[in-house]
Amino acid sequence: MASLRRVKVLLVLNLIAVAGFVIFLAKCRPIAVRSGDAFHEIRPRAEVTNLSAHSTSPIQDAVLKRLSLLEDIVYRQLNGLSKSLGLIEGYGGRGKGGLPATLSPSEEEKAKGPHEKYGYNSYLSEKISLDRSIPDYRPTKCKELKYSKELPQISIIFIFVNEALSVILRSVHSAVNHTPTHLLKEIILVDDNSDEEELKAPLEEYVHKRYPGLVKVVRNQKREGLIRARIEGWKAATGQVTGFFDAHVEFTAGWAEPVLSRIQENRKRVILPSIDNIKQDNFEVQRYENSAHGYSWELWCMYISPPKDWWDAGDPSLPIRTPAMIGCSFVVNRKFFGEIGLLDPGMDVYGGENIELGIKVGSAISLPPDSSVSEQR
Ligand SMILES: [Mn+2]
Repeated sequence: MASLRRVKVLLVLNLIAVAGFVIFLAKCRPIAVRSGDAFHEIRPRAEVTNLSAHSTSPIQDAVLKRLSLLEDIVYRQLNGLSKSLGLIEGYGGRGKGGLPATLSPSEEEKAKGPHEKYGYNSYLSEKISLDRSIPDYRPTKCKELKYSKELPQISIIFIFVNEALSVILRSVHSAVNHTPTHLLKEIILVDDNSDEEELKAPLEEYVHKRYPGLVKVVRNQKREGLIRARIEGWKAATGQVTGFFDAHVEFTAGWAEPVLSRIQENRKRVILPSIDNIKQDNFEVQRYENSAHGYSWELWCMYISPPKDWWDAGDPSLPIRTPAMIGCSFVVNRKFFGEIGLLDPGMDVYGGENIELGIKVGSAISLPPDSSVSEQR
């Protein structure tokens, strides 16, 4: 009798298990995890929101939204979109705080080829977090200044050709991490017809999933050079202000507010954020002295000492007037940039824009001032 009962119990348990399995197959889509793109199977956020539309209770709605948020956080923590690209997120790790990053002797071997190809240690870059912290080298007074919350929004434009994916993505992460959300209209990535496969679908899928709706990717159908690439980025921009940067930069906290506030005061100003150096061999952040940009007799851009009146004022937080404008990092009112004819599209390589912008802006700003504050998009 006892054994018969045991058989019955086992039979019932088996039936329950089979029924459970059938229900599971019918109701749940099995998750096909392929290494490298596991994130393709994650349910998009929109679907979760639709679910909540069927529920009647606002509490349920809130709980579902909260769960979706938590799911996102957990997913990023455990799998990380960046992990599928072999990259790292988070503030710590190698190179944190802008300190020199190092490789083990065996890694050094692997790093040699890519270093020659890119002109910087791209293998090491992959080992440094996309979100690493860097030092805040601003003069103390700059950190104390307060800015209006009502500043114009910026479109940040990065141009690149065959740049290392990790370096481009660190530029993007850094821009998002250090620009106040309400001031960042969008990030535009202009690919000047790169050959590298990782800069095509992998780059685009990553930025669209990591920063939904924030990043636009513009692809040049043929190699145009950096000047025309910047112009393509400008055409795609919708922010009141446009910022042009090389795609191998990192931003510091508080970089945007003084820049945007100077442009809000006078829309004819072109602002060059103060630049430090990221060393190409170990990604150490090296402080550069406050300087203006000048040029040699060969019209080659060079750092020069700020003018005497800046030194006389004795306030390192004051802006520095500069005769030349370095092209790899400048911010300008979008419409005003159009009014002065953008950059000369006849330029194929870099160097000339430093002088061209300086001359154009110098003559434009000497025109009668107009109403910058009242300008609306
Ligand atoms: Mn550069």
